[in-house]
Amino acid sequence: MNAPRPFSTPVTVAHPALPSLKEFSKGLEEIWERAWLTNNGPLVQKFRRQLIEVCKTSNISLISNGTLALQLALQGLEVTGEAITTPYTFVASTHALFWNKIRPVFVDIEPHYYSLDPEQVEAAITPWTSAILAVHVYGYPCRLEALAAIARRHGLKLIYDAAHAFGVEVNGIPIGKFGDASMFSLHATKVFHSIEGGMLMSQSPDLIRRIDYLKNFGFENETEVVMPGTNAKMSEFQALMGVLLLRQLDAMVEKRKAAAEHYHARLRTIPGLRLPPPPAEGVRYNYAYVPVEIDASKFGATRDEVYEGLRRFNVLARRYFYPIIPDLVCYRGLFPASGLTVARGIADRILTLPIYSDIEPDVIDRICDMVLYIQAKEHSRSVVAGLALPTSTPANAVTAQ
Ligand code: T4K
Repeated sequence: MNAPRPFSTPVTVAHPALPSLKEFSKGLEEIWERAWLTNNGPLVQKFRRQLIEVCKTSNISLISNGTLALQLALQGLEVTGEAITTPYTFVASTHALFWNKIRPVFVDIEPHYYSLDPEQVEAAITPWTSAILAVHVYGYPCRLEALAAIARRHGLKLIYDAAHAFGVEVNGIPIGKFGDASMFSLHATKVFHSIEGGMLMSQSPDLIRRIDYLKNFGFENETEVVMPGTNAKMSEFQALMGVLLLRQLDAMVEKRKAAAEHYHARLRTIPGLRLPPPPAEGVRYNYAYVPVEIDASKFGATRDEVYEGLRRFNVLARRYFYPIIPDLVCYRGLFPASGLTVARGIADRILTLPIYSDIEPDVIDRICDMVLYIQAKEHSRSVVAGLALPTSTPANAVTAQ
């Protein structure tokens, strides 16, 4: 089998969507003329109005980034003591707890869509628990009803890190309408973005009012500061990007859907590879990521061999989310981390493949060919070393161009 031709420039896991430079430049000129750059400027207000339409609620607050938005949600909801949370996420979810002096209590996840296992959540509640911080990992909705029932039964706040889930809906309801508050990241690597940016959504107008104070130092007016806030305001430049890209949201999601389905068609049936099933009925998904679990005993190559192999072809897939949070240097040994077997297993097998709205089908085909080439190569190496696994299936490998 011929080695696939490496990409001449890196194919990265994410690639920011961009509006036309002409439109962006025109927006910049208008900002220049106004000389109004931040502090709830006209573009931030316009962006908010547009988001109110898309998100079907006026209870939203725009923040400078998702991490600060989550920190503010925890502040605004006065979460203290312990919060039950997931070990399988991006570091920012736990950092937001830590910065608020809230103790994270990690419980295991469910294996299908990688979110908190509600049964484990209920078992971990103590007299100090005041909240559940769940994450819609890769944009797949958590077990919303089960988590809501637990929160209700025990009087806990339910906060969703919806960093990956912009545009996701469940039975026509935007995902941000579940729980006490949801945080969306509008970072450049996301399905929809404002360069950096974050958004909080809640069912409670009171909470949003509080967040609006908190993100602006707590100012009521020039001389009155009503709470000790911070600075987490969105700038006009961020809002300009958001305003221009929001128009393209549906088209971008459609293109991502086609890309994700292309990967699925190529990889779904390969023994040793697991791609999550299509989202449940009623879920409008946003195709934020393409996670693939690699079971080395069946595939014949380990996740890290595929990760490294792809790098040699200039494909920068990522191991989102490895290692799990309590195993990171900054948290290791600080919190109990036994029994997180599902999360640890997935973190050891996971690889997220490049996806963005303008990824070409040909690029996806080449990446899939590379994965299969790496598999075949690792299999031959095992045969030579006398380690061949009977279940490995290099016969799946296609002849790469
Ligand atoms: N909660 C969860 C569950 C999250 O996933 C995140 C962020 C947050 C909270 C916090 O939200 P923010 O505060 O970020 O709004 C990236 C993103 O920076 C981060 O936003 C995201 N999650 C995380 C999953 O991915 P890194 O450290 O992996 O980014 P980086 O710089 O390695 O970029 C990834 C790839 O994207 C690069 O290989 C190249 C490409 N890229 C990146 C940037 C910034 C571009 O092509 N252009 C760009 O401008 O965290």
